Amino acid sequence: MINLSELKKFALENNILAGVTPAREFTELKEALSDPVPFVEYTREQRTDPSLTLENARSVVCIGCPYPESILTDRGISIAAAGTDYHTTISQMLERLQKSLDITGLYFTDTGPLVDRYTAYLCGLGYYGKSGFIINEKFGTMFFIGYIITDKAFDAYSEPVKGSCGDCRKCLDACPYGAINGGKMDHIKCVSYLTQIKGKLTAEQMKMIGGSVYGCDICQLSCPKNKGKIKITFNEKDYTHFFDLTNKQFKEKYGHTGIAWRGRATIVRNALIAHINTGGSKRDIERFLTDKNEVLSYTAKELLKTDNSCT
Ligand code: B12
Repeated sequence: MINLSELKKFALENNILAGVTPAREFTELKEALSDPVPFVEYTREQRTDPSLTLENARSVVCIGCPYPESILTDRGISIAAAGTDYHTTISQMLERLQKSLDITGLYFTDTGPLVDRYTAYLCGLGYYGKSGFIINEKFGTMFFIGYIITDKAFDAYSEPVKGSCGDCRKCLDACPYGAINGGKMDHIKCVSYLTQIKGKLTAEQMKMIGGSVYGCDICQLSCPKNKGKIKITFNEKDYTHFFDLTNKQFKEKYGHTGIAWRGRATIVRNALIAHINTGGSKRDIERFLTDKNEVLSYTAKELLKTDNSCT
């Protein structure tokens, strides 16, 4: 039996959020889950039943780790993807927590079976915002979520936090394509999604990407709950510095960050698009017409057809 107060003490000492909920079948989530969810390959059953991942599951412990207080990011790279990949830092924190409180079981962040935000909600880390984010009074939306499915029981369990965005709809209004609508997400309209899919984009998708190279911060930056929480500096280097990266250089420079999993070609594709969308010179991308990567040569060809003011 583990004491909830020990978990809370660990959270306080490490400046993170933490809570725990009994492992049960989350039947109430089954119907609400849209299907399929992009990038997620688990079944609806696996996503709503921790015992399908850990047979003798008794509790799910969830943590929320804030973004660093100060973030320096390249132009076009979302703040959530800047610096060391959160999959690494959250996993390290979960391992420490497991050792420190002897929480046996399996840990995950982002790529695990359960719905991270719903787990965080049940564990009392915050309430669902209109943006779909879990909002916490201390960290706003700016924290990553990880959890442990454990066979250990706790002496007490957390309660969901009551809270709401009230009349505020700043994130809904800020999203340029109306991707978020009161907690529901239409990912086809989400700029973050468009920067993450691989392959050839349509002319319309290219326009929608705007100046983004990976991810999008618009909804988070518009949220009043995030005001003054972190200091963000955008490195104003233009997008051309992505163009000449070889695979090896890409791995050296970005291998430890959250954009690495998408690979160089997708990032260069997005940088070409962002360059033209923000008025960059077409001459800079002409050499990609003969690139051996078919997606890059196609993207350059399509972009050279477009009408941008600065040629
Ligand atoms: C796929 C995915 C995406 C897709 C979105 C697809 C989608 N339809 O959700 C794309 C690529 C677009 C995306 C973008 C981003 N993502 Co993402 N993503 C995920 C992932 C892997 C799965 C999400 C999922 O299962 N969605 C399915 C929906 C149905 O679940 P849901 O989000 O909980 O939605 C429920 C709510 O809407 C709920 N609901 C609404 N109101 C209420 C109220 C109550 C009371 C209740 C009970 C429920 C409820 O009903 C829905 C059904 O359950 C998760 C990690 C994970 N494994 O869970 C990260 C995750 C959600 N992403 C995250 C982040 C950081 C981002 C980006 C900021 C990245 C970026 N910088 O660009 C953007 C933000 C976009 C946004 N506004 O949400 C974080 C969010 C952290 C947080 N504090 O909330 C997560 C949790 C990763 C992590 N471990 O930290 N993502």
